[in-house]
This record gives sequence, C-alpha cells and structure tokens, in this order.
Amino acid sequence: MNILIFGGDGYLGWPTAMHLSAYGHNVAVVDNYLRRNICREENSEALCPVPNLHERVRLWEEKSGFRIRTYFGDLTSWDVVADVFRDFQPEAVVHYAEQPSAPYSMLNRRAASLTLNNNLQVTANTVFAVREFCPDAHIIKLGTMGEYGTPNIDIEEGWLDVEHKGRSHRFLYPRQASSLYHTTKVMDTDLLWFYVRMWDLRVTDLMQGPVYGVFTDETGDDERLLPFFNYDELFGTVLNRFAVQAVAGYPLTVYGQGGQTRGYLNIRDTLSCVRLAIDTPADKGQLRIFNQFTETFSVNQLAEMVCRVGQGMGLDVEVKNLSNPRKELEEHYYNPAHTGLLELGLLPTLLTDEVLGKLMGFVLSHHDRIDRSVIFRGVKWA
Ligand code: USQ
Repeated sequence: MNILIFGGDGYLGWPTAMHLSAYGHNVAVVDNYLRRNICREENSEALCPVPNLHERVRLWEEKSGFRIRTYFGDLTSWDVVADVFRDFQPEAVVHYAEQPSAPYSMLNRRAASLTLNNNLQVTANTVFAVREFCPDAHIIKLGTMGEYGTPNIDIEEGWLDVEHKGRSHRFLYPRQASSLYHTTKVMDTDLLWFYVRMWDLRVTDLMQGPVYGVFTDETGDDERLLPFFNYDELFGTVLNRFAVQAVAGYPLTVYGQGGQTRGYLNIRDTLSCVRLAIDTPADKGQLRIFNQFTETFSVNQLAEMVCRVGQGMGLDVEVKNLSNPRKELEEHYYNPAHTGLLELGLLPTLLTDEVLGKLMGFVLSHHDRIDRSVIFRGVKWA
C-alpha cells in the first residue's frame, strides 16, 4: 500500500515509517522539523543525538533495502499538502503531525496558538486533501486517551449509548480534556466526525495513552535509528522521564499525590496498533475509535516499579512528591475499555521488570548526556 505519514520525523512517526516499510509498504514521510525546532528553542534536547531525516532514510535503506520517500514542508499550508497528495497518491494517511506536548501547550499564549493553529489546520488539510485527491483513502489519526479525561464512570471506546426520557441515541463519548493540547485532539475528533458524516470518509481515531520506550524491531541495537528520547518536562512522557531521573540520581518527580492513573503502552505496541488499523480499514462513512493502551498504572505504581528495578541495578532511587504543576484529579476512578485493538490481533508488550530494565540500561549507557537542569521547570496549568 502507498502509506503517507504526516509527522514522520517524530517520536512515533519515524519508528512507524520504518515498521510499515519493513512490512513491505511503500512509505513516504512528510515533516517540517516543528518538534526539533521547538525542542531546540525550549532547550529540550533528546538524550542521544538524532540524525536528520535524510540521514535516517539513508541508514534505513542501508539496513533494510527499503527506501522511504521524504517530503519537507509545513502541512498547515494547503499547497504543500496538495503537492504531496498529487505526487504520492496515498491509500492510507497516518496523521501524527501535531504539536504533541501537553505542558508545551500550557507554556504561554504563543505556544497555545501554535498548538491550536497547527493541530487543527493539519487535520483539516488532511480531510480536504483526501476528499479532493483520494476519497477512498483511510485516515489513521492519532488521538489521545486524554480526550476523555478522568470521568467517574467507565470509559467506552469512543461512543456512548445514551437513554434520555424514554428514547436513545449513540453519541461520541463525552470529552473533557485537561490541557489545551488534549483539547485540540477533542476538536480534531469533532472535525473528523463532521466530515465523515458529510463526505463518507473512512477514519480511524486512535485514543492513545502515554507511550514509553525507545527500541523497536526495526531499530535493533542501532542507536542511529532510534527515535527522540526526551526526558525534559515538556516532551518527555512520565515513564521515560522516571527512567532518566533514576539513573541521574534525581528524585522521581511524582506530581501531587501520584494517584493519577492512565493507560500506558510500549512504543512497539503503538506501531503494531497503527499497522493493524491499516490492515483492516474503517468502512466508508465510519469514524472508528480504538482506545490504544495495554495496561493502566498510577504514577505511584510507575515510581515504585522504577525504584525496584533501579535498586536491582545498584541505583539509589528516591521519590519526591512535588506540588502538582498541572490541574488534574490526583485520586480518581479509571476504567477504560480497550478490546478493539486486541480483537484486531494486538499482542501486547507488557511492562515487566525486564522491559523496564532494558530501558534503564539504555539510559545508563548515556548517563553522561543527561542535563539535570531540564528535568523540572514547573510549567503551571493555572
Ligand atoms: N506526571 C508526573 N510526573 C512527571 C510527569 C508526569 O507525575 O514528571 C504525571 C502527569 O501529571 C500525568 C501523568 O503523569 O498525570 C502522565 O503524564 P505524561 O507527561 O506522561 O503524559 P501527558 O502529558 O498526558 O501526555 C502524554 C503525551 C501525549 C499523549 C498523552 C496520552 O505527551 O502526546 O496524548 O500522553 S494521555 O495522558 O492518556 O492523555
């Protein structure tokens, strides 16, 4: 299949490109280095240096024999999107091209505007281009579990049947995001649902939880093929951050009481989920929603696990409960459904001590590159 990956240079975009290429698809990536530039501006560099996209593509071709095509450009520009679609004629479009950090979206007005403008405009351009150039193509959009927030009832996979005064109707599950970034994903879902109804598009919206890890089948042990491994407050997800903090002897930064519970997944499973969604596309006129995570943990549970595994490696790991810079519930009910992707054939890579140990071992081998000053800066939500 011709698969176009928007945001193909990112933490998940690049490993996805290699993964789909390894499965024999004809893959093209589009990127404008938005994430690289923001990280540079905010002094949020990844743990190891990451080669540029040209070099990554060259290294991958050398290793696999498969060529990934690259396009550079800002996908908020219609001309860029239209040129890429005309040239590549995708059968599936995987849309990762969003500003992905919740804390960055809450940093200041400029960061908030960038997040809003970029995320919504790229989603809109994706929809317009599919309709104009390849109306049968399948859009696979990365949403987030954070769209649902933490309601006091079970979270379903995207939809909720509501009975009201003796009648019933199926609605998108109620959404109440807890950052501006997460809110743009709610708006993306609404935009997609509107155009699915208007234009009979095929869309899969993947509600993903926080991802951890860095190695995939395609990277092997070649560190030049690894994705960005951020551990700073803006771009690092919590478990990756804790792994670095443990190695650096920095007390684990548990925000507030640490009862915040989320659905987590290994980066390997992100790639499998996207591939499975592509293999079994949504129908025309269907907005299909999957909750994309494999296990739930509270922040305290993650911290305990990192302490245990770190101690086994001879590290002295401490935990420090910080006053929570975010506005979120610190103790809450959390029971989200997640059977859809398992039914498509997902075989989860669970968070065992061995998996965590390998991740921490990788960090340990780069301990001299850790910059302790970027670990906590306290971006406040309110
Ligand atoms: N947390 C800490 N200490 C830290 C960092 C985070 O206690 O040092 C807590 C947060 O307060 C939050 C939880 O850990 O309760 C998860 O935080 P995170 O930074 O790992 O994840 P988040 O900001 O929610 O965003 C990440 C990705 C985003 C994705 C989202 C899925 O950056 O792209 O959409 O995970 S979800 O969280 O399910 O919305």
